[in-house]
Order: sequence, then structure tokens, then C-alpha cells
Amino acid sequence: MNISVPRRVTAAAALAALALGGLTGTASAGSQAAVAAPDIPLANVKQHLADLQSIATANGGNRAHGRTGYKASIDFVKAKLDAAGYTTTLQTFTSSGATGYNLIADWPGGDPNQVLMAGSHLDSVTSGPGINDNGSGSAATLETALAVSRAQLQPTKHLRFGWWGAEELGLIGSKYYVNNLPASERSKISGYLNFDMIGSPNPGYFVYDDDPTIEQTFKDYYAGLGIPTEIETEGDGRSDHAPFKNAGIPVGGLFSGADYTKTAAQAQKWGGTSGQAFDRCYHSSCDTTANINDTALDRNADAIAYAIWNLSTGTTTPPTGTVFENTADVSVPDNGAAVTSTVNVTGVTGNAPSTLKVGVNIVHTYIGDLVVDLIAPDGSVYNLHNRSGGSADNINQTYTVNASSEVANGAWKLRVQDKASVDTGYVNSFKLTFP
Ligand code: DPN
Ligand code: ZN
Ligand code: CA
Repeated sequence: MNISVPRRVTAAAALAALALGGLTGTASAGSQAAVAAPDIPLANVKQHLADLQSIATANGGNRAHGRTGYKASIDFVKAKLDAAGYTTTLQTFTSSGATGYNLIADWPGGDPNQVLMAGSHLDSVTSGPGINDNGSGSAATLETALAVSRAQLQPTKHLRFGWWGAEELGLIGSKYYVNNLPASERSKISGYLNFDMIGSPNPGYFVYDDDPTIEQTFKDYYAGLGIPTEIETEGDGRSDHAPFKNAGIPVGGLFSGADYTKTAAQAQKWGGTSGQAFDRCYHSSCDTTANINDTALDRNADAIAYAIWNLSTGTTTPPTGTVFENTADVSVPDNGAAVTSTVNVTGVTGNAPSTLKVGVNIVHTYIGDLVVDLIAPDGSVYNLHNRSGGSADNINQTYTVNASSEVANGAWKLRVQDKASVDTGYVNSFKLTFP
């Protein structure tokens, strides 16, 4: 019989929370190996905005659903992603009698059963070029996707990016995407991050209050900059995360404010002008490249990269001292075949630690008979004891193993073989402790 349970209550609870959350990252109770996300070059994001502005200018001043400026915007984003090695899909739908387009870009690799998705609506309203709403989110998401390519990132999860059409007509494109995903595909999306208006000229720093792990990841980024954030309250169902949330997918996102007014308290902590809207050009013709706060755009773009890197590649270790143990006795036949004791590690994303503690308790009357190995879930062998110690009794020792090249989750085995006659014994317990 195998008994393999996290022993400490707190650890078990934290692991359960991890498993339920479906996402990993700095939010978790456990320690998080720092993942170096790149600094997203502001100049690149601004160049995308300048290009989107040019597209609007050349197409009647907007990039709205059903207008030529929208299709040109989609073609522009798609060409950049194709050149960067993405697998892109143009999804078409019909709304208000016009063809609409979503662009989906998959970064090859990662676990197809754990998809981390980020998206932004690419359409503007008809009254203007839509540079803050939502060239800003679109451009920052694009530049983050290009940074993934530059880094040739090989995340644990599969990464997918989306640019939505007809958001301004009522989240039409994102609803279409979610509604047309087979249930089996929907359940593979472990998180959706939404970026809609992230360079507002009189900015606030708002974090969506939904999935706790995603939310905490953004908060951690801003805490690192020493910038306070607030929970986004301007409109919970007002952007493309809503269809994902309604489908049960954990969501999160960033927002720098639309037509709500910045309070005195907000101006105090963020700067800018109190008594004035976060974006006075919201949904109007003055939402041009002049309608962007570079600092907000820069910070939010870096926050996107931070979240993508951490939520897709982060190795979440369980709380310090989490123990997975098998206390079932396994007798070791005298001068016979190897036997094993198994411990199942669950709820940990990514690799095992470099200082995995392997607790071995073997009752035996001559440890010079014994060869003891730790076997990782993929079959890799780590020798712990090789017939040393002569006639001494019992192995009751904790070995430290660099297991950082092993995926943590799965069945770990302690393999024990008695290689000489007369003395015998049994495995009393086998445990793995996370540092
Ligand atoms: N997409 C805009 C809207 O639908 O009004 C801006 C917005 C985004 C407003 C997120 C609230 C929350
Ligand atoms: Zn918007
Ligand atoms: Ca023996």
C-alpha cells in the first residue's frame, strides 16, 4: 500500500489551493523562483501605436469593426507575429452585417493542456483612431508576444495571444471565440489576461479583481516598483475577459482608467490631475498617439511581460517543509531483487528543487549490503547509498539531491537492493521534503 500525503496541514491546504487555482505564480503561498521577465521596450510599443495611428489616418480616421482600418490593423499585427514564428489563425464572424476578425496567435510548445492566454481588443469606435482604447493594450500585448519570440521562451504552459474584433459593439469577437471553442478546449485554458486601455493620459493603476493568482502577480509587479494599485471597478463586465470569466476560466488584467474621474486621493498617490477623467478622449476623435501617458504604457507593458513569464514558466514550489511520505514497510529480500517504495508528488508546477531532501529510513543489520537509489518520475536515477558503511545497522538519513532537472509532479521511487547474503531488513519510510 502506498501512503503518499502531504503531512503538514498548512502545506496540504496550500497545495489544494494551488491545484484549485490552476495557475502558478508569485501569488501562491510557496516560494517562487524569480523568473527574469524582459523589460519591454517602450519605443517598440509606441512604434506599434504610431503604425496603428497611420492605419486609422489612412482609413477615414478610425479602425472600427467593419471598416477598412480594422482589417488593416489585423493584417499589421498578424504580419509581425507570423514573422516572429507564431502560428496565427484569423477567425471570422459576422456582426451588424459586416465581417469581423479575431486574430489568434499560438506560440509553439508548452503543455497543450495548460494554456495561458492574453488578449486585447483591436477595434476602435468609429469616432476616432482608438490609440489608448485599445491600441495601447493591443500594442503592448503584441510587443510582449514578440519578446517571447526574441527570448525563444520555452514555458511550461502553452502560450496563446488574441486580438479581438468588435469589442466596442458588445464584446462580439471575444464572445464568438469563447462560444466556438469546444468545451474540451475551453477547459485547457488555465487563465486569460485582458488588456484594454493601459496608457490613459491621466492614469490610474487598476488590477482586475478576479483570479487571485493572476491578481497577485500584477500586484507583485507593482509592489516591486513601489506603486500602489487599486482594484478595477469601472466596469467588471465591460471588456473581453467577461466571456472567458462566464465560461469559468480564471481571468485577470490591467486598466489605467476610462471616463471616470480621478479623485484627489488618487492624484496624490499616482500623480496626474484630480477632478479630471483618466481618459478625457475616451471614445472620441482625440484618442490619438497624443492621448497616451508613456510612463503608464511602459509600466503596464512590463507588467504584462512579468505576468506572462511568471504565470507560464514560473516554478511554484510548495510551502517550505512540505513533506510527501510513504510509511508503508517494504521488505528487502536478502541478496535479491530490488524493491521500491513510491511517493506521489502532486500540486507542484514545474521542476523539483535543487535541494530536494530525501529522507531514507531503512532497518537493516548490515548496510554494506545495500544499494539505494532515488528514481525520478521520468526514470532518472540518483544514487544515494552504494554499499558503504560495512556492518553498521540501519540507514536513517536525509540526503540532499539536486533534482532541478526533474519535473516535480509524479511518482518518485526509492529503490533498494540487498546485494549480499545473510543480513536482511526493510524500508521503514521514504519521504521527500521541499525546502
Ligand atoms: N473597452 C472599454 C469599454 O468597453 O468601455 C473600456 C473599459 C475597459 C472600461 C475595462 C471598463 C473596463
Ligand atoms: Zn476598450
Ligand atoms: Ca543481505
